[in-house]
Amino acid sequence: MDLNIQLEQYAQNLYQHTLKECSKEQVYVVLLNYVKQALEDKEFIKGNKKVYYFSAEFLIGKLMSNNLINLGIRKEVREVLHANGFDLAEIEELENEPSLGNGGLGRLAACFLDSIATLNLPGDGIGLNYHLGLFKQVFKANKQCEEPNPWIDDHSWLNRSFKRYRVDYKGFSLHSVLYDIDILGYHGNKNQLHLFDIETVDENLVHDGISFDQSNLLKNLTLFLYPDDSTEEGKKLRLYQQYFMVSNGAQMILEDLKERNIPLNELDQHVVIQINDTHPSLVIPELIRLLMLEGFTIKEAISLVSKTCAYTNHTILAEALEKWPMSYLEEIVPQLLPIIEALDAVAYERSHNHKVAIIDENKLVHMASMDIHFGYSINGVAAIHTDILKNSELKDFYDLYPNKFNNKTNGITFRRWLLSCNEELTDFIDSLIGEGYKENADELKKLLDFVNDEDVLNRLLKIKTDKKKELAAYLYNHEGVKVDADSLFDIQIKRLHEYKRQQMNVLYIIHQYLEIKRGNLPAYPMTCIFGAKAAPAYTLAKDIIHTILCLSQIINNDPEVSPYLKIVMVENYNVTYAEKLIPAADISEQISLASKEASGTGNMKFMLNGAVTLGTDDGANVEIHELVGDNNIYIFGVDSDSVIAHYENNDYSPQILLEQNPELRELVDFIVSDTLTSVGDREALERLHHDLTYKDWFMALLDTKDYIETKQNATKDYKERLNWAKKMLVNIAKAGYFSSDRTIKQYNEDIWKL
Ligand code: GPV
Repeated sequence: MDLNIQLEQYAQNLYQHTLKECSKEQVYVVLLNYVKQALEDKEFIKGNKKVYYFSAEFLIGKLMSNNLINLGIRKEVREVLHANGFDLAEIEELENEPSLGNGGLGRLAACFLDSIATLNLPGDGIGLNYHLGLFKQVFKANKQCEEPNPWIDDHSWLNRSFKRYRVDYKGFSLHSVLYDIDILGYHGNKNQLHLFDIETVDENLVHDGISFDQSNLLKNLTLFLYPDDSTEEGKKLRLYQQYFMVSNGAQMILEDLKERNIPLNELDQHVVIQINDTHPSLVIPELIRLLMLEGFTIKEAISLVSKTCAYTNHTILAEALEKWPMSYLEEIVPQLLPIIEALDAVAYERSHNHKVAIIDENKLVHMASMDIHFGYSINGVAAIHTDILKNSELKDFYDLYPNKFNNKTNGITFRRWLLSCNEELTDFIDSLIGEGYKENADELKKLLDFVNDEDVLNRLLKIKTDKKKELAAYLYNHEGVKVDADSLFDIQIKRLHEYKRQQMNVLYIIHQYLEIKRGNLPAYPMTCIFGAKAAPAYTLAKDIIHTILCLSQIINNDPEVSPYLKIVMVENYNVTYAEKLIPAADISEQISLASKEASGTGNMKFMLNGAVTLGTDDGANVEIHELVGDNNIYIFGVDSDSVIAHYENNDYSPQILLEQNPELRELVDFIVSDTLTSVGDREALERLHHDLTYKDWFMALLDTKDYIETKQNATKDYKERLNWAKKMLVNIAKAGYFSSDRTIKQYNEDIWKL
């Protein structure tokens, strides 16, 4: 039936209005109901074997635009709405963004669900339905404050399921409820994201920002993602959450097999569980426990589960590899302890090596060790990352199980990160090489035919400028800052972490500020944009945000400087913001300390949208570098082998660097200058200054000089507009490799075998 008529019917049934009479909010609900019905009418992807992607985070972003694209009706819907006086973009804006993730790990899970469905593979996500999400970031007095981020309302994509399970903790049980979100493949059928919850969560428990009584599990279990774990109670709450996720997921999987009359001893032939980092690792002992309840011996259960579970590692940072005290497990899930002890014994029998123990001498349970011993695959997320796992971080495990280790370089879904967020560029690419690249991303290479075509290069520049103008307008409305769309947009958006080195970017900005003050004007005016949330208990990360906000206040208000340099730190950076920022970027900042960024995925999104990378040879930057070649990327900094050697020899000293390098000292000292302390909190600024001077654990000062020089070179090159456009074109053309469709194909061929 005609789309217009159908939407009119929904408007009539819901509001007794014609479409034209509806408010924007009502039009959103009309569209939501229409699309939800269209999803309901789609078939589930079926198959003999199915993957379950277990993840603490699913950073799915708003879903309307993507569902319209995957249904193949976005343009048609836009026209119908337009004919009735509405702008689809404005309607899409009204959707709340689900706040179910923190950063790359959660966004990767979301891209993977999209690609699994698009490739017509049976695969569901398993996670939790956090009511207040991560947190909403607001800036007050140049500082990050945290507020609850409620995202669930009467009009969401969540579908209530009838499935319920009982999860036992020591002394009590919780009954779950389940919400499902349909995940539609591009022009295809659907899978689901299953989000478990309890019915009794009380959002009113929260006061003063995001503090709440952490003891009352019935009321708080699924309030927040990553509740503050600086206290013991908070740590335990995270354990309660993890067990809730995996026990529900495991029960659902076994129930599904029974319903399909599949004997449980064939588990591994019908199910793969992909464990997304260590948060879901307890699924291993839990599944073993459930199988034993079904009559399997522990040996049989271990063997089955070991053929079913596969683990993905996303970091080499030791503090992110989870270890749980046995005492917590005893207190919360004592039923798992004998199983974990048995697993530890098996691990020792196999290895005779305490370095790969599951339970260490301090009675800590190492989740990653359990995953590696009792999963059949372990993968890193970029080539260099997997190499570091094999050769240093997890060397003892690699020696024991060389065949389990494999690399799966991350990817991104082009549906969201090109088709949805950059329609102008999408349409232009369509006009040059057709639409085949939408199913087969490698075809983007055909764009290389146009690398000397001035018309094409000029069109590319024009599209970029248009996206920058759009962003400038948005920034003016939302951040109250006027930026010049003709300046170079340099963007660093990612979680705030010392290893990602936003603080090094700060030193660059200070350098530029001082230079401009001395009358040395830059080759090109630049707008430096940041977006980042800091973990609420991560003091130094918050200090870095504070410094950026203070700098922006000083610089943007200085008429001598602001024509050449502007600083914007956007508030509450999230997926929706990324979709506006990335298409408008000229330079993509990927400046982590070599060896520390497992992959990065923002780097891929920028590249696909024609930004040029300024980065270290780290994570997937290495593969980007190889693909585009030296001329189309700006690489600087010490390489990962040297960094690893510095840590091993313990020979890095920022103090020595500062003594030898007065220019560097001037930049660092500016953090505690009168200029900055006049607008900032002295204590916070001094803390950062002190850290950089005496510790600098992630060696920002080691690369600062090279970083500044390389960025100056990029700025000079940027002036040669056509030459720069060639770099843009090559980046887009070579981005096909980073489609998550490619990544998922590899997961399926090497690990899942669906
Ligand atoms: I571990 N990552 C994340 O976002 N959260 C985490 O808790 C952990 C890892 C990220 C890595 O930092 C990125 O380099 C990587 O691209 C991403 O996971 C997806 O693999």
